[in-house]
Amino acid sequence: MRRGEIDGARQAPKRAVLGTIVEAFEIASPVEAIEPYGRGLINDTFRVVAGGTRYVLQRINGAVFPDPLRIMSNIQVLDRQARLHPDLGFRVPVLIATRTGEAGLRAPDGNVWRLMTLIEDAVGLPRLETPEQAREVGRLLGRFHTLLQSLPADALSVTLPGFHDTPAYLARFLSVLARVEGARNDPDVEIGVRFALDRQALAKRLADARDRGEIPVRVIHGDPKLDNILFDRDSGRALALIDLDTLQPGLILHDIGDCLRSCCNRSGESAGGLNRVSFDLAVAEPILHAYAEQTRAWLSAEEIALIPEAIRLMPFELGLRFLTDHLEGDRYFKVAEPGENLRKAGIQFDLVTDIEGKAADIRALVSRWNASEV
Ligand code: GN1
Ligand code: MG
Repeated sequence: MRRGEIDGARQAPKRAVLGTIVEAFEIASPVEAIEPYGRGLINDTFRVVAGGTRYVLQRINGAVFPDPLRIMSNIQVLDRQARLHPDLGFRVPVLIATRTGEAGLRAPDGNVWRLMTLIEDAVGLPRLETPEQAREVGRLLGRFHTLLQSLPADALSVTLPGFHDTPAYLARFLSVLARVEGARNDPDVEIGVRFALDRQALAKRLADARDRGEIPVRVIHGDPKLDNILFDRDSGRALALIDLDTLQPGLILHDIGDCLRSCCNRSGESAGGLNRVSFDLAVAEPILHAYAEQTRAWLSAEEIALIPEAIRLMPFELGLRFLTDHLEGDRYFKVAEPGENLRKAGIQFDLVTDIEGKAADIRALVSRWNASEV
């Protein structure tokens, strides 16, 4: 893909254009408000109020997702599955069809837009503050996986080929590093590069276990970071996992590792200043405990045994992706300023270092999986 294509796609559409797009969907009128929403790094998201109802409008990044309509059909599979299991109390945003009955709108410039209902009375949390909130996260992820594990992995389309393919991310990093002249002259880049080169062997651990048939491909969320978890405004119960773009076949361990890398790093993905990046074991324990309660009946011993590896792998993978994107000129992840991807790579790598120092504690947490206290 060429640079200009992505930059063009990144320009914020004008209000009038947004209004026309919204009106192509089956919604009540009049459209009362459209405003930017959330802090996703890939798609553009807006909150829409129309006829007193609130919706989420998104432009799916066509430079990332090769066939955005596959995302919508996967969401419909999830929705059907959630309706079959109301006992799991899982809320799924409802896709609103266009006035011509399509699941999404292909605009004249080629971008695909979709409109969903906003999950009402639900809030996101900037960080987990209590063990109860952490338990809710584990319970939700466990229920989500339980809901989906009865589906064959190929019941879902691949929306993002190569997603969480850590060996491929490493290969790309190495080729970009070789291609970008003078990349290593920046001392901050050099620190990240050395860190990544020292840990190349880590990249293939889970992929190897999968290729040897030790762990199965199942249906996963792909991006269960804290920002994508909604809690009931009143009861505090976790209600929904949103951002379903990467709902597709994958490894459960990718989801577990990704959720923990996000939730247990309480200073966040962009922490600045004097905050020391740390993996908070007091958050990890209730998440894993609650997750184990939900998944005990079907999660395999091989998957459980690899959880500590996954916890170390996912921040490494994300750090590698941020660093590669920095070297490539910030083409994939949105940045507010140059250098942001490099800084965020450093934060993920610091998290890996902290996790490495806590490896024995993390193993001890996981080894209690089948014991009565978990
Ligand atoms: C991206 O879509 P968004 O902004 O929620 C990324 C995830 C990363 C995350 C880090 C499709 O998520 O893999 O973990 O940023 N999604 C994609 O915040 O690449
Ligand atoms: Mg996402």
